[in-house]
Amino acid sequence: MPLEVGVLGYGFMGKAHANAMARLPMFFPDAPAIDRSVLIGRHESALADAADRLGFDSIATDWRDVVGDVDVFYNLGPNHVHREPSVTALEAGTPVFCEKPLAPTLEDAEAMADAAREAGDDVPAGCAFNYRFVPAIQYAKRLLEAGDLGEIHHVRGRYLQDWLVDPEAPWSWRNDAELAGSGALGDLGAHTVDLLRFLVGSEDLAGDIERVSGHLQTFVDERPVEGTGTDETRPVTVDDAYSAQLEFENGALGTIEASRFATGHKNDHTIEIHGSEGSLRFSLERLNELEVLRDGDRGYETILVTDEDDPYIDHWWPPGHVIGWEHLFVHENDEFLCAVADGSEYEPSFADGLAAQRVLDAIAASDDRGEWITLE
Ligand code: SOE
Repeated sequence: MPLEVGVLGYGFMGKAHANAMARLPMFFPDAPAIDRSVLIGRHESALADAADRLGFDSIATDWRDVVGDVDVFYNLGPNHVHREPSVTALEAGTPVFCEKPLAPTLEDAEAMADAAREAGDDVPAGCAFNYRFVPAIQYAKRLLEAGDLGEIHHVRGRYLQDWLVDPEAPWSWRNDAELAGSGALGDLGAHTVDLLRFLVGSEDLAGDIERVSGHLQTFVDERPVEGTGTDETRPVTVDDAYSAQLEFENGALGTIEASRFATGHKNDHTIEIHGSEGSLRFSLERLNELEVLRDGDRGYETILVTDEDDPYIDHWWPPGHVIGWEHLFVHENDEFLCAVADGSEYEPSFADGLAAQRVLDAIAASDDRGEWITLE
């Protein structure tokens, strides 16, 4: 029997995951069969249109009617609706895949991670950090774990966007502390922190992030409300940009930042790592490539990570044919749904989402207090 999937949310992420679900049987024939059973949202007519477009069998306007009845629940709603539906689903024994950041607040993230722990290892609870599923990122992880970069000294991550640099860009839930938790910090910084944990977080490499010093900035304090026909504005109560210094367990230094005001940069996420034996660089805008420099080299070598033995590539096209942003969602959906079918653990889990949230929370606390914060 196909797994019945219920999905809350039909915006950007709803589209990305529905597309991935549709691609799975074509390109990942071993993935469990699924039915896109129910699409959940508040506004019935927009919801019905979206269900039609995205290939769902039915709609529901209350998640409470769905989360205990389906085999899998996807929570792709805004951050402030991550906690309650996810916890209720897990309490009913339904596996959950939740978009990042795991929650708007540390308290919510803790409650969600507790619910996941109580549901048990055979009920996967995944946090949708899609950038772990870039073949070049997984290739980088293999190099790091094989010790090719040696002892890790420096880690750098920047996530730059510019969609708010226009002061007339409309207000949205992403600008509100109650609804989103934070701004660039949670929305973009969560990805960077998760990738750094994934790549160098093991004990043999840099280990955990131990201390942080953060700075948050809001450049535009209020924004127009779209569609009212008036000049109504709403306050912006989150950061437009953040930067932070990190210290890892092994003494490595991290520098990370994100902005929604980086003029000309649309979705520019870069990671750089320097070890005693070499360095590497990754840029999301060139996601099929990894730049690697080994000790003694006089420059970076660009490796095209599109060989048939590179992660996931054999599912797509012949070697050398590049893949794109949407493919990452197919990879993570395959891994998550296989975990659901097997009743096995999935990573990144809610525990990973919570670990990232602790770092984000410490960065915000550091900005508030004007001092370094040590993580527990
Ligand atoms: C924000 O602009 C956003 O859509 C994030 O929410 C996503 O996580 C990121 O992948 C792209 O940018």
